[in-house]
Amino acid sequence: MCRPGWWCLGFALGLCGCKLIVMSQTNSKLSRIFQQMADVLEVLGANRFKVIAFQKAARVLGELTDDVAGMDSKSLRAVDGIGKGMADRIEAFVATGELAEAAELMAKVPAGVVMMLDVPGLGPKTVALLWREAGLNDLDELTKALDTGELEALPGFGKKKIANIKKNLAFAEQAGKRVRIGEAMPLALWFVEKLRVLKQVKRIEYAGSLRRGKETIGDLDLLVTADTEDAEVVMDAFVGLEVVTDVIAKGKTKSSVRTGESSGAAGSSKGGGIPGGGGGMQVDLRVVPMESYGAALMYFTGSKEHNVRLRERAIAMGMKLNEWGLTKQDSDEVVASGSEEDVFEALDLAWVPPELREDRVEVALAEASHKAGDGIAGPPAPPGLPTLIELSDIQAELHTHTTASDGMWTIEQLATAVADRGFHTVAITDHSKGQVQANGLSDERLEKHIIAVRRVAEKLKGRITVLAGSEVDILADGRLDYPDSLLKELDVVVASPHAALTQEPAKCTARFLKAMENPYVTIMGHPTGRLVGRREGLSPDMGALFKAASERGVAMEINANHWRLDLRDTHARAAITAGVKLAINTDAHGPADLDQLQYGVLTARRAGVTKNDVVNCLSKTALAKWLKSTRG
Ligand code: DGT
Ligand code: CA
Ligand code: CA
Ligand code: ZN
Repeated sequence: MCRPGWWCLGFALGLCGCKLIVMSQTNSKLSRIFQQMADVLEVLGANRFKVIAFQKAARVLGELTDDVAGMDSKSLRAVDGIGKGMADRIEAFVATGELAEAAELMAKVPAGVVMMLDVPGLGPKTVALLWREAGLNDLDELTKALDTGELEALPGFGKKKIANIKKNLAFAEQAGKRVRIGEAMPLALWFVEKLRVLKQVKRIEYAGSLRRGKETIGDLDLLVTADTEDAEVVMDAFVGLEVVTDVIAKGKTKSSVRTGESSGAAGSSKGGGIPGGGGGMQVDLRVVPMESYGAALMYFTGSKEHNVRLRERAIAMGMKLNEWGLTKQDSDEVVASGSEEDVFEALDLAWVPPELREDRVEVALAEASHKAGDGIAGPPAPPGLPTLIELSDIQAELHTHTTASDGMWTIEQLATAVADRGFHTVAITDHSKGQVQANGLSDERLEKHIIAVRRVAEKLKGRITVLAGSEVDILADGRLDYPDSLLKELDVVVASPHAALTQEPAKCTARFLKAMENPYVTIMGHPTGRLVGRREGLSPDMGALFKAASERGVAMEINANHWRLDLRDTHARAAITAGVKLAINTDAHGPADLDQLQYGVLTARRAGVTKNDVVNCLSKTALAKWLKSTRG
């Protein structure tokens, strides 16, 4: 599906169309330009249809897997959602690398006003008010005006709204420095693949927070083993890679670079106008000799706190641990260093999966596992390390969108794509009527949609089980967006919040508890509604939710999309502790989205989740049985 080119990571990795599809750089750049144009047009009070046309083009480009730079004029115009005007603009951009119209438009508003649009919670309408009515030209002026109280004179600017904007400004500043895992991972894999082909490189791995599967990554840490005399060649190749824009430091064993904006390319697309792309990243590379590989990989995987814990343990055992190896305290004799397993073993520990290395309970668990493995488990041994869920354990996808609402695939295309992954079941869960901007289905449309889904189910019988479902909105007061008579017809009901995402904790807790009382809800989808680094989302009383979910037999979702990862790791941990079943779903809106599953699984692994905790790991018959059991 992708065309050759260095910007296409999927191509570079030889993974196109099967494991990793990455949006082309042209597509993601244009998508961002069009979204920004839509916002600025709205700030300027332009015609609504013009605004919508740009929003739509931005979304379509964000989801398109074919690179527009390689498309001919006819196929470009055949893309659903790209009209003639947009096609002309795209062609102009592809030919010249810029869009004069965008530059002209941006010149009509101060640059600081454009930056306001990037603050979470500040939509074009609010920004228009702040600029045109309050006369604010940049973020500094906004920050000051928020403090003086002068904004309360603006229509709709209550104390609460002002407090929210303040909070979002602080949140954006703090979160803006880290990169979502869905952007960092493709970039890291790109580097690994580029360097792996060098004959001087014996082994290469990414370490740091990425290897631990954190939802956001500060910088990438790459580890290479090579002969000492070859280190320089590796460093030269590293700093010379085409995505490198700055060399921060270059040495024999350690170098650091920065990459250009968006070189990682967005790994995902998302309906509902969630923007892709992001700034560049710092990438650290260390070259170590083969014999230190295990100790170095442990050290640079971290976390820092986990490392400190292990170092203390080494000292207590009469040894020293650093990135070169585990040595005896008195003689410097190397005890272990070549592999992580050897080092853990020498510390009387079972190997700890990287996702658990956060200095929570993993070292105690690894000690217990090690004892049990030795057959000298002294009674009463605490439970050891869990057998963490693997990507390959997942066999069903229970949250997807089709062209009926805001997805890119037809029911059949989607179901076939899921079947191609070897899954036994897929649920089609388009948006409900309250999601007007996502083309949510009215009651009548849902009735027809169910029939269409059943027809595809019949056609694909034997290949995959296709279930009729809905992602039904949990309205602000906890009611669901469809009547029970309709929900009853569905096999899977994912109930999720999409609006009223700034409710007080007590209010949204009551809202969710009420939603869960509905006997037809099977899964609670992305329960906080947060967007990583962009929107804080709701903070319901998770304990109360988990208690209700466990009593009712409702599963709580880990939405695998890297923008969401909702439940997050700590919530998922609390959920399984409370006996709640989890669902890990991609919420796929387009072809690239099924690949997001890996991030949901990493989040689950960080929470110590096993395959027994996750309904998507059930066999076909067990899943069908579970779905029935959650009813009523
Ligand atoms: P990040 O980049 O902020 O997402 O988080 P990390 O964990 O990747 O942190 P980073 O890149 O600063 O360092 C990579 C690993 O190197 C870190 O997880 C543990 C190790 N490390 C770095 N600095 C120290 C240190 O001062 N002490 C110890 N024990 N380990 C360190
Ligand atoms: Ca790092
Ligand atoms: Ca680092
Ligand atoms: Zn959704």
